[in-house]
Formats: sequence, C-alpha cells, structure tokens
Amino acid sequence: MEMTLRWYGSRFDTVSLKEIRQIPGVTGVITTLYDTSPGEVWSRERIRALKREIEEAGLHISGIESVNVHDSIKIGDKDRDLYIDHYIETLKNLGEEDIHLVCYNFMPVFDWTRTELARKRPDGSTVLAYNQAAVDALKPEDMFASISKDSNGAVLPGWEPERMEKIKELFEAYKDVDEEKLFANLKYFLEKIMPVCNEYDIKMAIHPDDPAWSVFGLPRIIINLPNIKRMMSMVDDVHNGVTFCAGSYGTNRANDLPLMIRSLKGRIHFAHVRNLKFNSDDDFEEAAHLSSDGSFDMYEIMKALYDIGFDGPIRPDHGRMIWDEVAMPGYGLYDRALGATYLNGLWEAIVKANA
Ligand code: DNO
Repeated sequence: MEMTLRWYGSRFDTVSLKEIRQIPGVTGVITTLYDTSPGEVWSRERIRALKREIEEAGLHISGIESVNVHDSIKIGDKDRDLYIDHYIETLKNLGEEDIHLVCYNFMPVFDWTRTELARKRPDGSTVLAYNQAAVDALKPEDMFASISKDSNGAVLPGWEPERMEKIKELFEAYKDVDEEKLFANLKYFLEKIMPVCNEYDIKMAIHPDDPAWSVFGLPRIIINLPNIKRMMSMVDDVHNGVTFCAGSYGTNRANDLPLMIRSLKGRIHFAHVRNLKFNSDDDFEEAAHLSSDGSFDMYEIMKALYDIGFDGPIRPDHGRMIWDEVAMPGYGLYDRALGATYLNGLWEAIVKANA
C-alpha cells in the first residue's frame, strides 16, 4: 500500500504540498482539477502542469479523485454519448500522462450528505455529522444552504453552487430513474469506457454512496456487498473496481467492513480509511481515526487490506478540525496527518507480525 493525502490544488486547498511532504510516510497525493465541471475534457497541458507542480514538491500523483460523471450519463439522457466521449478523452489524457487510478461516484444529485459540518465533540474538536431526523425535516433545496453556511468559505466537493442552483431541475430529471435504471446507466457507461481503461491500464474505482442508503428518495446503488458484486460482474474487468471507503460503507451498520474487504480481493484499487462514532442507528459523527475514539475496529480493517494483498493507495479520510485550524471541513492538515501516522503504525505492526 502507499500512504497518500487528498489535495485539492494550490488555488483551493489550505494545506500545502510542502506540509504534505513532511508527514512521515506520505509519498503521494490524490488530486483533481477542482475547477473543471462534470462533462468537461481535461486537457493534457493542465494535467501535465499539475503533475509537474506535485513532482517539484517531492511527491507524485497516486490517483485522481474525482473525475466527476455528468448527470446526463447517470440519468441516461439523450446527450449522454457526448459526455461519455468527453470522459473517454479525459481518461486518455490522464493515461498519456501516466496516471492509472480514477475515483468517481455514481450518486444522483448529491455527492456525500451530512447534516452538520462542525458538530462539537467533548474534546472541543469539530466534526462532520449526520442525523436522519434532520434530513427528513429538510427540503432538498434547503440542504445546500445548510451545508454551505458551515463550510469555512470553501467549495465542498459535489456541492458546487452552480449545481445547487439547478437542484429542482435535477430532481425532475431523475424522476424516472430508479435503482434498476441507475444500474443500467452505470453498465452502459462502464462498457463504453473499459476499452480506453484497458489501453492505458486505468483502474476505475467507484466511490460508495454516502450515507449508504437512499436520501430524499433518490436511488443509491453502491451501498453494500451484493450491489458491488453486481456492479463488478455486469462489466467483468479488473479495471472496473472500487474505492473501499470505510466511512461510507460503515454508515450502514449491517455492512461488515473487514468481510467486505476480504470479498473484494483484486478489485479494491483505492482505500479511504476513517472511523465513525454512532450515537444511534440514525445519528453518527466522524471520529478520530483511532479505533477507541469511534465504532470501527481499525486494526481489523487494515488487517483485511493486508490479507488481500492490497497494494494501491490508501488515504486517511475526513479528519476532525483541531488545534484551531481553519480549513475545508474534513480536509484540514492536522487530524489527517495524525490519521496517516496512525494507519502507517497499524500497517507496520501488521507487516512485522506476519513476517
Ligand atoms: C467526500 C468524498 C467524496 C468523494 C466522491 C468521489 O469527502 O469522499 O466527495 O470524493 O464521492 O467521486
């Protein structure tokens, strides 16, 4: 495995490449062209410039998170082929620049959903949190206002203001899309992109829906092991794989995380490892990475990744806001650096115990 950190680019991130370079054991970044819109072709020049900037800082690009999928593709609209062609062009340009991992999601309308971005914990840190009753009390169009007010001025991934302005139209466009249709549209997309993924050896790693159930009545399909297996078998190619995000799959307590990892051997191309603390089945908050701070056994998660021979990038995921840091919620430096160090420590112990 390779320890990495997510980085949004120098124009958007409060964390610098120099700081990332100083976290012990972090050798790569997971990055993106954050100012591109879904459906836009990423030029080779811009990819190359990003790569150069990161390499000059003594790091390298371990993968892209995300190349976002245009809603027309998820809806199965008449213009989807155009956007798929653009996606293929972007993949080709990434492949030409020697980038071989792409994380994406297939969630309708919203990306991840939280009801609070700065819930205070007993130690004074703040974290992202989710409460089902709070979601049930909100209209989808109000969700954006509630999310943006706590965002420390940052544009959050998947919550771009331009998208949220069109939220009612988006809901309308998805009205005939149920789970079956969404699966069919995902299959159509994957079948079209697999040839270019094979040509350039690009591993596609779908990110789970977060939380791992339907919100606001929208279909959500990447939520549990049977659905992932269905996705992998409908386009059975090693390049059609997953991002194993512990914090997202773990929102559903029926998901046995180590068991899921063991069942996905060979098809996990990227891992997001973080911990959640459940206050009830319908209320959770994002804890520190340490097992004892939350509800997951982080040792068992890392051990399962080790046992399947996982050799892709891992990143600590959302961190708490600590030590008065002001950053994009979930994406400060301090707690993610602690997370990376803790996960590296678990990994070293597992490797040595198995030597
Ligand atoms: C949230 C992230 C997601 C993820 C996308 C992948 O912080 O885990 O926004 O990057 O769903 O496309």
